[in-house]
Amino acid sequence: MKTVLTYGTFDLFHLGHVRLLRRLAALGDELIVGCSTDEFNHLKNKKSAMSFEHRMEILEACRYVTKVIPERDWDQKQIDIERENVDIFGMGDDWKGKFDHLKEFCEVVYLPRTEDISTSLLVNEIKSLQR
Ligand code: C2G
Repeated sequence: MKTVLTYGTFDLFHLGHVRLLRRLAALGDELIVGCSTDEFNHLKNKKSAMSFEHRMEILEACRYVTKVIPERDWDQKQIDIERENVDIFGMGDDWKGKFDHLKEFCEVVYLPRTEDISTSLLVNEIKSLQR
């Protein structure tokens, strides 16, 4: 049983998120997603349109996701990797190199981001629809 782990805010769940989760899920038998809590988003200086509970529920409904856990701080990854017996930790490549220290505990992969889509782009597009 090969377990894959990733983290993120996943606000306004979109194609970039789906394509990342699909590719990560294909690397193993189960995919665990750490969903950033609203408090951790604040630490990341990131606002999200959707609450933690809302973002969690959407992730849990995604066919590629086995389990969703809360992401509360920067330092929980090693603990999560050990508790969940994670084999592969993966993120989009905007994070390339940032989590290489976790190579001590599991394989670390960075996958190409999906171009031309992001939560902030979506927000701007929605705003322009309202003009
Ligand atoms: N992503 C992607 N393509 C996009 C947009 C996002 O592949 N067009 C990926 C990101 O690289 C990330 C994941 O989707 O791996 C979630 O993106 P965010 O919700 O923006 O997460 P982020 O704020 O980067 O938080 O501890 C890690 C952090 O919690 C990551």
